[in-house]
Amino acid sequence: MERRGFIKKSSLLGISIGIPSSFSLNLKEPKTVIKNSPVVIATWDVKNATKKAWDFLKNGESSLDAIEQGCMIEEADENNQSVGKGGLPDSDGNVTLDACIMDSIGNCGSVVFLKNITHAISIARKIMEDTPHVMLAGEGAESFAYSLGYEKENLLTEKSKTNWLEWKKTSKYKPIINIENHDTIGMLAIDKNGDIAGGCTTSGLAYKMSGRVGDSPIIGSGLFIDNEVGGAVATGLGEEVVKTVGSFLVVELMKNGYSPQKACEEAIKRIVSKKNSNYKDFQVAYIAINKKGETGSYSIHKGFSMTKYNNDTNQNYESDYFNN
Ligand code: SD4
Repeated sequence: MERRGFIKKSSLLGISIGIPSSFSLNLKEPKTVIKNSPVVIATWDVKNATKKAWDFLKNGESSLDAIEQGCMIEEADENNQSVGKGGLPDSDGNVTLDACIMDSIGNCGSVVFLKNITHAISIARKIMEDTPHVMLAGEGAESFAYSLGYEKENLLTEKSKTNWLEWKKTSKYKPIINIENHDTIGMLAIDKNGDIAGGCTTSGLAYKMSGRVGDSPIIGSGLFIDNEVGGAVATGLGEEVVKTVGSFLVVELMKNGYSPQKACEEAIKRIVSKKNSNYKDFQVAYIAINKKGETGSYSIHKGFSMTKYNNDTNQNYESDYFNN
Protein backbone atom coordinates (compact mmCIF):
# COMPACT_ATOMS: atom_id res chain seq x y z
CA MET A 1 0.00 0.00 0.00
CA GLU A 2 2.76 2.33 1.04
CA ARG A 3 4.82 1.68 -2.03
CA ARG A 4 1.82 2.06 -4.29
CA GLY A 5 1.04 5.39 -2.71
CA PHE A 6 4.62 6.47 -3.11
CA ILE A 7 4.72 5.44 -6.74
CA LYS A 8 1.48 7.17 -7.54
CA LYS A 9 2.69 10.37 -5.98
CA SER A 10 6.25 10.26 -7.17
CA SER A 11 7.43 11.84 -10.39
CA LEU A 12 6.78 9.74 -13.44
CA LEU A 13 9.78 11.13 -15.24
CA GLY A 14 12.04 8.56 -16.89
CA ILE A 15 15.65 8.06 -15.91
CA SER A 16 18.46 8.53 -18.35
CA ILE A 17 20.73 5.67 -19.15
CA GLY A 18 24.29 6.93 -19.37
CA ILE A 19 27.38 5.24 -20.73
CA PRO A 20 30.35 5.94 -18.45
CA SER A 21 32.96 8.16 -20.07
CA SER A 22 35.58 5.56 -19.21
CA PHE A 23 33.62 2.97 -21.15
CA SER A 24 35.76 0.07 -22.26
CA LEU A 25 35.09 -3.47 -23.32
CA ASN A 26 35.28 -5.88 -20.41
CA LEU A 27 36.19 -9.24 -21.81
CA LYS A 28 36.70 -10.89 -18.44
CA GLU A 29 34.25 -13.44 -17.05
CA PRO A 30 31.81 -11.85 -14.59
CA LYS A 31 32.83 -12.48 -10.98
CA THR A 32 29.36 -12.31 -9.42
CA VAL A 33 28.67 -14.90 -6.76
CA ILE A 34 25.35 -16.59 -7.46
CA LYS A 35 23.76 -17.14 -4.07
CA ASN A 36 20.23 -17.95 -5.09
CA SER A 37 20.60 -20.35 -7.98
CA PRO A 38 19.19 -22.41 -9.45
CA VAL A 39 15.92 -20.56 -9.68
CA VAL A 40 13.10 -20.23 -12.20
CA ILE A 41 10.33 -17.62 -12.40
CA ALA A 42 7.42 -17.31 -14.79
CA THR A 43 4.49 -15.07 -15.58
CA TRP A 44 1.06 -16.02 -14.18
CA ASP A 45 0.15 -19.07 -12.11
CA VAL A 46 2.02 -21.80 -13.97
CA LYS A 47 3.13 -24.23 -11.27
CA ASN A 48 3.38 -27.25 -13.56
CA ALA A 49 5.63 -25.39 -15.96
CA THR A 50 7.94 -24.05 -13.24
CA LYS A 51 8.06 -27.48 -11.58
CA LYS A 52 9.18 -29.02 -14.87
CA ALA A 53 11.86 -26.36 -15.32
CA TRP A 54 12.95 -26.77 -11.70
CA ASP A 55 13.36 -30.53 -12.11
CA PHE A 56 15.71 -29.87 -15.01
CA LEU A 57 17.68 -27.24 -13.09
CA LYS A 58 17.91 -29.44 -10.03
CA ASN A 59 19.36 -32.24 -12.13
CA GLY A 60 22.09 -29.88 -13.24
CA GLU A 61 20.68 -29.26 -16.72
CA SER A 62 21.18 -25.91 -18.42
CA SER A 63 18.83 -22.98 -17.96
CA LEU A 64 18.14 -23.15 -21.70
CA ASP A 65 16.87 -26.75 -21.49
CA ALA A 66 14.84 -25.89 -18.40
CA ILE A 67 13.20 -22.96 -20.18
CA GLU A 68 12.27 -24.97 -23.25
CA GLN A 69 10.85 -27.86 -21.21
CA GLY A 70 8.95 -25.57 -18.85
CA CYS A 71 7.37 -23.56 -21.66
CA MET A 72 6.38 -26.77 -23.47
CA ILE A 73 4.15 -27.70 -20.53
CA GLU A 74 1.92 -24.68 -21.11
CA GLU A 75 2.01 -25.09 -24.89
CA ALA A 76 0.66 -28.62 -24.56
CA ASP A 77 -1.97 -27.68 -21.95
CA GLU A 78 -5.23 -27.28 -23.85
CA ASN A 79 -6.79 -25.54 -20.86
CA ASN A 80 -4.40 -22.64 -21.23
CA GLN A 81 -6.13 -20.64 -23.93
CA SER A 82 -3.26 -18.17 -24.40
CA VAL A 83 -0.49 -20.56 -25.40
CA GLY A 84 0.05 -23.34 -27.95
CA LYS A 85 -2.62 -25.96 -28.48
CA GLY A 86 -6.03 -24.73 -27.37
CA GLY A 87 -5.02 -21.08 -27.73
CA LEU A 88 -7.82 -18.69 -28.66
CA PRO A 89 -7.73 -17.96 -32.39
CA ASP A 90 -7.53 -14.75 -34.39
CA SER A 91 -10.66 -13.11 -35.81
CA ASP A 92 -10.68 -15.61 -38.71
CA GLY A 93 -10.57 -18.61 -36.37
CA ASN A 94 -6.88 -19.44 -36.95
CA VAL A 95 -4.60 -20.15 -33.98
CA THR A 96 -1.28 -18.43 -34.65
CA LEU A 97 1.65 -18.64 -32.27
CA ASP A 98 4.55 -16.33 -31.38
CA ALA A 99 7.57 -17.38 -29.31
CA CYS A 100 11.18 -16.56 -28.62
CA ILE A 101 14.10 -17.86 -26.61
CA MET A 102 17.47 -16.43 -25.51
CA ASP A 103 20.50 -18.21 -24.11
CA SER A 104 23.24 -17.00 -21.79
CA ILE A 105 25.66 -16.02 -24.53
CA GLY A 106 23.31 -13.64 -26.26
CA ASN A 107 21.96 -15.98 -28.93
CA CYS A 108 18.29 -15.72 -29.71
CA GLY A 109 15.64 -17.34 -31.86
CA SER A 110 12.11 -16.29 -32.60
CA VAL A 111 9.08 -17.53 -34.49
CA VAL A 112 6.02 -15.49 -35.49
CA PHE A 113 2.62 -16.30 -36.98
CA LEU A 114 3.27 -20.03 -36.67
CA LYS A 115 0.28 -22.26 -37.45
CA ASN A 116 -0.38 -25.97 -36.88
CA ILE A 117 2.58 -26.68 -34.59
CA THR A 118 2.15 -26.79 -30.80
CA HIS A 119 5.71 -26.27 -29.59
CA ALA A 120 6.59 -22.84 -30.90
CA ILE A 121 9.31 -22.50 -28.22
CA SER A 122 11.17 -25.50 -29.65
CA ILE A 123 10.95 -24.09 -33.17
CA ALA A 124 12.35 -20.80 -31.86
CA ARG A 125 15.22 -22.70 -30.26
CA LYS A 126 15.94 -24.58 -33.46
CA ILE A 127 15.92 -21.32 -35.42
CA MET A 128 18.49 -20.02 -32.93
CA GLU A 129 20.67 -23.10 -33.04
CA ASP A 130 20.34 -24.50 -36.55
CA THR A 131 19.81 -21.56 -38.88
CA PRO A 132 21.78 -18.42 -39.70
CA HIS A 133 18.70 -16.37 -38.75
CA VAL A 134 17.02 -15.04 -35.63
CA MET A 135 13.39 -14.98 -36.76
CA LEU A 136 11.19 -17.05 -39.07
CA ALA A 137 7.54 -16.27 -39.85
CA GLY A 138 4.42 -17.98 -41.12
CA GLU A 139 4.73 -20.56 -43.88
CA GLY A 140 8.52 -20.51 -43.82
CA ALA A 141 8.55 -21.26 -40.10
CA GLU A 142 5.98 -24.00 -40.54
CA SER A 143 7.98 -25.64 -43.37
CA PHE A 144 11.08 -25.44 -41.19
CA ALA A 145 9.19 -27.27 -38.41
CA TYR A 146 8.12 -30.02 -40.84
CA SER A 147 11.73 -30.36 -42.00
CA LEU A 148 12.61 -31.10 -38.36
CA GLY A 149 10.03 -33.90 -38.24
CA TYR A 150 7.15 -32.05 -36.55
CA GLU A 151 3.68 -33.11 -37.65
CA LYS A 152 0.79 -30.88 -38.62
CA GLU A 153 -1.75 -30.53 -35.79
CA ASN A 154 -5.08 -28.79 -35.43
CA LEU A 155 -4.49 -26.26 -32.63
CA LEU A 156 -8.12 -25.10 -32.44
CA THR A 157 -9.81 -27.14 -29.72
CA GLU A 158 -13.60 -27.46 -29.45
CA LYS A 159 -13.56 -25.17 -26.40
CA SER A 160 -11.64 -22.40 -28.17
CA LYS A 161 -13.76 -22.81 -31.28
CA THR A 162 -16.93 -22.41 -29.22
CA ASN A 163 -15.50 -19.27 -27.55
CA TRP A 164 -14.58 -17.84 -30.95
CA LEU A 165 -18.02 -18.55 -32.44
CA GLU A 166 -19.58 -16.83 -29.45
CA TRP A 167 -17.28 -13.83 -29.94
CA LYS A 168 -18.18 -13.71 -33.63
CA LYS A 169 -21.79 -12.93 -32.76
CA THR A 170 -20.70 -9.37 -31.94
CA SER A 171 -17.12 -9.37 -33.28
CA LYS A 172 -16.37 -6.56 -30.85
CA TYR A 173 -12.61 -6.27 -30.41
CA LYS A 174 -11.61 -5.01 -26.99
CA PRO A 175 -9.26 -7.30 -25.06
CA ILE A 176 -10.44 -7.57 -21.47
CA ILE A 177 -7.83 -6.95 -18.77
CA ASN A 178 -6.46 -10.22 -17.34
CA ILE A 179 -8.93 -12.24 -19.43
CA GLU A 180 -8.10 -12.11 -23.11
CA ASN A 181 -4.48 -11.26 -22.49
CA HIS A 182 -3.88 -13.71 -19.69
CA ASP A 183 -1.52 -16.64 -19.24
CA THR A 184 1.11 -16.13 -21.90
CA ILE A 185 4.12 -17.81 -20.42
CA GLY A 186 7.34 -15.87 -20.05
CA MET A 187 10.01 -17.75 -18.12
CA LEU A 188 13.47 -16.88 -16.77
CA ALA A 189 15.92 -19.32 -15.18
CA ILE A 190 19.39 -19.39 -13.66
CA ASP A 191 21.16 -22.75 -13.63
CA LYS A 192 23.76 -24.08 -11.21
CA ASN A 193 26.53 -22.41 -13.23
CA GLY A 194 24.83 -19.06 -12.82
CA ASP A 195 23.87 -18.87 -16.50
CA ILE A 196 20.61 -17.17 -17.37
CA ALA A 197 18.19 -18.08 -20.16
CA GLY A 198 14.64 -17.06 -20.96
CA GLY A 199 11.69 -17.85 -23.17
CA CYS A 200 8.27 -16.56 -24.03
CA THR A 201 5.45 -18.32 -25.89
CA THR A 202 1.89 -17.27 -26.70
CA SER A 203 -1.06 -17.51 -29.05
CA GLY A 204 -1.22 -13.73 -28.72
CA LEU A 205 -4.34 -11.71 -28.13
CA ALA A 206 -7.64 -13.49 -28.60
CA TYR A 207 -9.49 -12.50 -31.79
CA LYS A 208 -6.64 -10.30 -33.01
CA MET A 209 -6.50 -9.28 -36.66
CA SER A 210 -5.10 -11.96 -38.91
CA GLY A 211 -1.36 -11.41 -39.22
CA ARG A 212 -1.03 -9.51 -35.93
CA VAL A 213 2.22 -10.15 -34.06
CA GLY A 214 2.68 -9.02 -30.46
CA ASP A 215 5.64 -8.37 -28.20
CA SER A 216 6.27 -11.97 -27.18
CA PRO A 217 8.54 -12.96 -30.10
CA ILE A 218 10.27 -9.57 -30.32
CA ILE A 219 13.68 -9.76 -28.67
CA GLY A 220 14.00 -6.79 -26.33
CA SER A 221 10.24 -6.32 -26.01
CA GLY A 222 8.77 -9.63 -24.84
CA LEU A 223 12.10 -10.98 -23.56
CA PHE A 224 15.66 -9.90 -22.96
CA ILE A 225 18.65 -11.57 -21.30
CA ASP A 226 22.05 -10.13 -20.49
CA ASN A 227 23.95 -12.88 -18.71
CA GLU A 228 26.08 -10.39 -16.80
CA VAL A 229 23.04 -8.51 -15.53
CA GLY A 230 19.81 -10.50 -15.57
CA GLY A 231 16.69 -11.06 -17.60
CA ALA A 232 13.14 -9.83 -18.02
CA VAL A 233 9.92 -10.91 -19.73
CA ALA A 234 6.63 -9.20 -20.37
CA THR A 235 2.99 -10.18 -20.57
CA GLY A 236 -0.18 -8.28 -21.33
CA LEU A 237 -1.01 -5.96 -24.19
CA GLY A 238 1.97 -6.46 -26.50
CA GLU A 239 1.44 -3.25 -28.44
CA GLU A 240 2.22 -1.24 -25.29
CA VAL A 241 5.28 -3.34 -24.43
CA VAL A 242 6.75 -2.91 -27.91
CA LYS A 243 6.37 0.89 -27.71
CA THR A 244 8.83 1.02 -24.80
CA VAL A 245 10.98 -2.03 -25.72
CA GLY A 246 10.00 -3.12 -22.23
CA SER A 247 12.15 -6.14 -21.42
CA PHE A 248 15.33 -4.52 -22.68
CA LEU A 249 14.45 -1.48 -20.62
CA VAL A 250 14.08 -3.57 -17.45
CA VAL A 251 17.45 -5.27 -17.98
CA GLU A 252 19.16 -1.98 -18.82
CA LEU A 253 17.74 -0.43 -15.66
CA MET A 254 19.15 -3.35 -13.64
CA LYS A 255 22.48 -2.77 -15.38
CA ASN A 256 22.29 0.78 -14.07
CA GLY A 257 21.79 -0.35 -10.48
CA TYR A 258 18.05 -0.91 -10.14
CA SER A 259 16.83 -3.98 -8.26
CA PRO A 260 14.62 -6.31 -10.34
CA GLN A 261 11.57 -5.00 -8.47
CA LYS A 262 12.43 -1.31 -9.01
CA ALA A 263 13.29 -1.97 -12.66
CA CYS A 264 9.87 -3.57 -13.29
CA GLU A 265 8.17 -0.65 -11.55
CA GLU A 266 10.04 1.92 -13.63
CA ALA A 267 9.23 0.09 -16.88
CA ILE A 268 5.53 0.10 -15.97
CA LYS A 269 5.77 3.79 -15.13
CA ARG A 270 7.16 4.47 -18.59
CA ILE A 271 3.93 3.06 -20.03
CA VAL A 272 1.42 4.66 -17.71
CA SER A 273 3.11 8.06 -17.69
CA LYS A 274 2.88 8.48 -21.45
CA LYS A 275 0.84 11.42 -22.55
CA ASN A 276 -2.71 10.21 -23.24
CA SER A 277 -1.95 6.73 -21.93
CA ASN A 278 -5.19 4.80 -21.57
CA TYR A 279 -3.56 2.36 -19.16
CA LYS A 280 -6.80 1.96 -17.23
CA ASP A 281 -8.01 -0.16 -20.13
CA PHE A 282 -5.15 -2.61 -20.51
CA GLN A 283 -2.81 -4.81 -18.54
CA VAL A 284 0.98 -5.06 -18.82
CA ALA A 285 3.22 -6.90 -16.38
CA TYR A 286 6.94 -7.60 -16.12
CA ILE A 287 8.95 -10.11 -14.17
CA ALA A 288 12.71 -9.86 -13.78
CA ILE A 289 15.67 -11.63 -12.27
CA ASN A 290 19.19 -10.38 -11.68
CA LYS A 291 22.51 -12.19 -11.68
CA LYS A 292 22.27 -12.68 -7.91
CA GLY A 293 18.99 -14.55 -8.33
CA GLU A 294 16.94 -11.70 -6.86
CA THR A 295 13.54 -11.37 -8.49
CA GLY A 296 10.82 -8.79 -8.99
CA SER A 297 7.46 -8.34 -10.67
CA TYR A 298 5.06 -5.49 -11.26
CA SER A 299 1.85 -4.97 -13.20
CA ILE A 300 -0.41 -2.09 -14.08
CA HIS A 301 -3.48 -3.79 -12.63
CA LYS A 302 -4.28 -6.22 -9.89
CA GLY A 303 -4.75 -9.82 -11.00
CA PHE A 304 -1.28 -10.62 -12.27
CA SER A 305 0.98 -13.03 -10.43
CA MET A 306 4.45 -14.53 -10.76
CA THR A 307 5.35 -18.16 -10.10
CA LYS A 308 8.76 -18.89 -8.61
CA TYR A 309 10.50 -22.20 -7.99
CA ASN A 310 13.70 -22.37 -5.96
CA ASN A 311 14.97 -24.32 -2.94
CA ASP A 312 12.46 -27.07 -3.77
CA THR A 313 9.57 -24.68 -3.25
CA ASN A 314 6.99 -23.65 -5.81
CA GLN A 315 5.22 -20.42 -4.95
CA ASN A 316 2.84 -18.05 -6.65
CA TYR A 317 3.19 -14.38 -5.74
CA GLU A 318 0.41 -11.86 -6.25
CA SER A 319 2.25 -9.08 -7.97
CA ASP A 320 2.47 -5.59 -6.65
CA TYR A 321 0.51 -3.31 -8.95
CA PHE A 322 0.13 0.29 -9.97
CA ASN A 323 -3.56 0.84 -10.41
CA ASN A 324 -6.47 -0.63 -8.53
C1 SD4 B 1 0.66 -10.42 -26.85
N1 SD4 B 1 1.83 -10.19 -24.77
O1 SD4 B 1 0.54 -11.11 -27.86
C2 SD4 B 1 1.01 -11.09 -25.54
C3 SD4 B 1 -0.24 -11.52 -24.86
C4 SD4 B 1 -0.08 -11.97 -23.44
O2 SD4 B 1 -0.89 -13.12 -21.62
O3 SD4 B 1 0.86 -11.69 -22.76
N2 SD4 B 1 -1.02 -12.70 -22.90
O4 SD4 B 1 0.45 -9.20 -26.86
